[in-house]
Amino acid sequence: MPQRFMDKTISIVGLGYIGLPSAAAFAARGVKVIGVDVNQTTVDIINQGKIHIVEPELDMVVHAAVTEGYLRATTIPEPADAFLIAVPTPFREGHEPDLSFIKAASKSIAPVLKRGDLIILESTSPVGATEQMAAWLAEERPDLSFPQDRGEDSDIRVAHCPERVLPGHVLRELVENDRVIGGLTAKCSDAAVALYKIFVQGECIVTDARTAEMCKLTENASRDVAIAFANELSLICDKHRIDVWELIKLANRHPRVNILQPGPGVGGHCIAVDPWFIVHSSPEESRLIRTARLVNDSKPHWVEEKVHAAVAAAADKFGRSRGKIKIACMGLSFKPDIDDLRESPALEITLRLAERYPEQICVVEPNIDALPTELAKRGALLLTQAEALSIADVVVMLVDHKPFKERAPALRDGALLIDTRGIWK
Ligand code: SAJ
Repeated sequence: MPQRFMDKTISIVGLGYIGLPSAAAFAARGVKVIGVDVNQTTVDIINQGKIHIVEPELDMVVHAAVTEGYLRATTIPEPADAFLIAVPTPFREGHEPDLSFIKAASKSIAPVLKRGDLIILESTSPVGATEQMAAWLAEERPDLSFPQDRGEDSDIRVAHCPERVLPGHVLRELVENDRVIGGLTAKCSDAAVALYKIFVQGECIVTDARTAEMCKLTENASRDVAIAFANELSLICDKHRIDVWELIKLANRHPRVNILQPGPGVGGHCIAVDPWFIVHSSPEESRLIRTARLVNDSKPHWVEEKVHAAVAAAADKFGRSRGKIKIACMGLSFKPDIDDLRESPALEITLRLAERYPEQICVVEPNIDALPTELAKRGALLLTQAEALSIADVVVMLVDHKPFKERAPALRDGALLIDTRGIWK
């Protein structure tokens, strides 16, 4: 294990889905970590050795780190030797990247910086954000020199190292994944590599900051484009009465074809957001990336239209009014086997259906204990799979959770199925 940072203090700014697991990973290797977050409740929860997010095994690691005294959280930054910034980068109106959280984090740590400190931006960022962050820091601390002015001789080192961990597998991927490290100078990169080597077993590959920024956006845009291809195929196949999942399986038998899976749309905080950073900076050139976003964003609406048609067909079939047709929505989370409902197309579809068919919706979501209030307000019920399927006239499969995949259940006689994941077909 590299010694350079072992007896030093690392500060993680932003204790969310990336910051907290990273803090825990350093602390678990016996490094002193100060976590900083603007939210007092988050800080209090962590200082009690508990966590405010859901991620397998994270609770145990945080509990041990806090109890053994390696991790402590605070709302006010304190001096440290390395600062890792992991705050959100959402977009504003017109898909313009919102760097205000990075700016606020930089301003908050600026007063405690000292000669020799390393600052790493981990937040997914548009190209140029790391240079911008360094400029904000330099503005606040004219007494220190920064790499943009003093190159290799600067007092402060600055680098970008995007996170690339998959929610649900964060602790394993933090350790095993390769890291792309883009320093503003070679010494900045070296320092960042030494820091990550404390717990990263994957390779730490060095590049410049702009390439590292673009690399992260490229990874998520690449996945978005690939999913959009599958989603577009699902629309075409539906029109031609072809089973898209069988088609994809067959096409993937080709040694150089690897099509992803269609679904109800693309959710989460990353894949549906990051490609817009590319489009915003290069609107003329990024036609394919923009179109992929639009294709994926329009899929929930297409699914809703299918449900409306099924409700009408069920009403005819059972000789009841549309207002008496029961609809079961299977799954709410943005992807399988997690409880995360953020930016979930399944939730978006279910909410819109609940507005149109109040009191007619039941939801099966094995990973939550209570429905979001907007759904409960519309009279939607959270039921078990057996309960829901015993009353549903229309079944909408939205998330391919493990318990749903285990075996296709029998639906009620004559019930109609819309399977957006191809697991019950
Ligand atoms: N999805 C499909 N079809 C597929 C695969 C995914 O419809 O074949 C949908 C999922 O259901 C979900 C969405 O795409 O709604 C995104 O899920 P995901 O599992 O592809 O990705 P995320 O958002 O959980 O995590 C991604 C990862 N990026 C890549 O795989 C390139 C992760 O490594 C990143 O760290 C993360 O974004 C991030 O934080 O940027």
